[in-house]
Amino acid sequence: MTQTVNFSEQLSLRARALLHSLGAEVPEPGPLLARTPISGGVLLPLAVDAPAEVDAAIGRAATAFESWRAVPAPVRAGLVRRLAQLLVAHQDELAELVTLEAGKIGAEALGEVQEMIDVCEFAIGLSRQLYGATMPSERPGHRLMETWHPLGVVGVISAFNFPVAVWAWNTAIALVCGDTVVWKPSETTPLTALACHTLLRRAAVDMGADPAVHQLIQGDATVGSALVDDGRVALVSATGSVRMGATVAPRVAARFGRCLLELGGNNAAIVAPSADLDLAVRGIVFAAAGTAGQRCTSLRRLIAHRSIADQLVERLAAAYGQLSVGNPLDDGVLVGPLINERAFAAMQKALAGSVAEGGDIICGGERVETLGPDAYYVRPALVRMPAQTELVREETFAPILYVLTYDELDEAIALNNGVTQGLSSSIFTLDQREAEQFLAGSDCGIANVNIGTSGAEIGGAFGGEKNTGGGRESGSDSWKAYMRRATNTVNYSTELPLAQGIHFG
Ligand code: UN1
Repeated sequence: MTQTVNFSEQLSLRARALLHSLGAEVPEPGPLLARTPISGGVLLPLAVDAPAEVDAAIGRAATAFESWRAVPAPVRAGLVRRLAQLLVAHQDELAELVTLEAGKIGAEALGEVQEMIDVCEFAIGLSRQLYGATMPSERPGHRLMETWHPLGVVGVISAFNFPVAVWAWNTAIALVCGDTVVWKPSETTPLTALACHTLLRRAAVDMGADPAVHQLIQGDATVGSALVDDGRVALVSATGSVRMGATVAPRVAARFGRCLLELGGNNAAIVAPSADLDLAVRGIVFAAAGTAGQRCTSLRRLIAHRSIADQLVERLAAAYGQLSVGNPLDDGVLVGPLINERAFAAMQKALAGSVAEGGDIICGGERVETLGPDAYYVRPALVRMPAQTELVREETFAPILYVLTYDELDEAIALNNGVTQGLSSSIFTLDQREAEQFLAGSDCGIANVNIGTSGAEIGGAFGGEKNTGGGRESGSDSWKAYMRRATNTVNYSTELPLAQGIHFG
């Protein structure tokens, strides 16, 4: 026990040192406890923002918008460029803080910060490409075109599992689009949020931009609620559970605000008879067990052709047996902790339920007690299911991979689509006809061939259909959600011809 206390104290000291080197002041203490899932101990107690402070933060962002919107987009990109430089300079420190607070292994935490740098670069290029179309007018001497304009204050609500990258997807793009941002991070990861906020403020000071373009508000769901209901927030971009989205969306809609939702995933991969099984096993293990199954793109359902299912399960069980589970700060560890006890309880409940539904736990699921009573390390679980039961259709945010079998591809695609979520999907096959049938048939926002469901690049639009919420973030033309479109008709003739050939008077 003493050892655990000492270890948690060491982690807390490390968190303070990292905040310091990232330029952030140790926050005022308060009731919000930043914890580390590595030991389950407290890193720092933080103050939460009272309603009046949230109101003031939104007010500052709304005021800053009035001048920020007038700064030319390529000039606005200067702020994002400086942020990217600071992220490059502080990549290791910020990644380590992600490891401390979210429990990600080093390589994945560094990858997450890399994703931030990537999206900043994307946004910088985008700042010169916020294109509007020009259409032929039906009237002589007229020009018909559309122009894109800054939208307003964007409220960003983010989750614990990508505590910094999802903020960067939203913020880098919102800023070049001329919007200002109010960020409500997960209450589980307030320190990484503080670090990002500090870096962005420093970037603003360095570039002579108004630091008020970004506001950070910390606290629980009541803080997020204020953001959702505030008429000054033009767009609420929220990442989290389907349940959260179901409360946010109607409230934002009731005030005619805009929503960008990135909610749950219950992602499947089909493994066809022709699949390269070596490649499939590697792809599946990373997608299902990587990040301890805590990505919204994590692989949760494996749909294997009956002819290869036994062999595949056997190889996966062997690979799962090789996974080192433990302290994500240690080299060689591939699976870090679950975020908290609630996640562990949900995993155990799902495993028990799957057995009740006729499932067979091939391996994993058990807690590996290493670093303290409040730290939840588990071995990733592989469960064969007789059918796509009720439980399989639910998302459990933990490393459980349910294995189903199929005979015909149509049936596999129907299983892939047979859940309420529609985020990511993939097929392992060397048969082009099958690959194309899958790409045309999957109803998800992401459909891959010969790679797993997770680990998307920022260049594509990220998001999903059905209960996943329909939003698209990061690359491609996702920027359009952060701007408002105006259609403009300009008459440069001396006549006044009316559209549709109408004669008036
Ligand atoms: C998430 O889990 O919320 O595609 C985002 C991926 C990452 C992003 C995941 N680039 O797995």
